[in-house]
Amino acid sequence: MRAASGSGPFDSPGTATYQHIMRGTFITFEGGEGSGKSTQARLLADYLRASGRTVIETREPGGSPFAERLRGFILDPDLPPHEPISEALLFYAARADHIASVIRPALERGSCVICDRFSDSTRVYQGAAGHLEQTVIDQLETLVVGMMQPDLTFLLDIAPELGLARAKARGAGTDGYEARGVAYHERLRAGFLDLAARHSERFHVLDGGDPKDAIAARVRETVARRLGAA
Ligand code: Z5A
Repeated sequence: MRAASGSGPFDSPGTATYQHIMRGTFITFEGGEGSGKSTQARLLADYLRASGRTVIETREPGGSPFAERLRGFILDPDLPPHEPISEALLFYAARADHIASVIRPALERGSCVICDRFSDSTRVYQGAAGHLEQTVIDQLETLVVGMMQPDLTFLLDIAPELGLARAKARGAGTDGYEARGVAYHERLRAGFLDLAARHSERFHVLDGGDPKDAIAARVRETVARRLGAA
């Protein structure tokens, strides 16, 4: 991974190197199934582009050619049973390439990167609602993400019944997550809310059940207030 050099994601934010290189803005959208995060990521990207900013829209798992190949594999519902650590390593393998080839270069150029899911999804899907110890995720996070944390994360919080109904209406359901039942999705929701409470400096929680336009307006206001970027 290219970032393993002295200017890699291992740098701490207090160093001159980190502050010099990271001129862009990194915004992520998180939430459960059908919460509307992809919709809001797109609307914010459109808005920022219309106001003259250079925006890179990306997603996880995926976002780079290598990571997109892994995405197809990771989300294949017919994968044979495998260890939670194996699954986590695949997510972080994809993320390492995504950071090195897309996110980091875009931030270095001063662009705004808007990412549909990032590491918080691993903490919740593989950690809080899955089978992986948070301490294991912490180690992978240090190794792969380092200080490349988002400046701002929007959590689209939604009742699982509503999110799953939206996902179903849209024809989703081929990757197996939607089929896991409401109790599983309640654990996801609680996991995301817990994470947001523990990292309130970068999280902003929105009601995903509100109308799209109302949510989009709040997203824009928050970006302007927190980052001076709208
Ligand atoms: N995963 C993981 O386990 N670990 C990880 O580290 C990462 C991911 C990164 C794929 O993610 C899976 O990978 C995911 C977690 C796992 N689990 N699943 N499934 P994904 O992001 O590609 O897939 P997704 O979570 O299922 O996203 P989604 O179904 O595309 O949902 P969404 O992005 O939240 O919603 P949307 O596409 O914006 O909207 C869904 C529908 O609702 C659509 O028809 C919209 O027009 C409609 N919508 C949106 N907003 C509204 C409002 N406000 N009102 C009414 N209708 C709305």
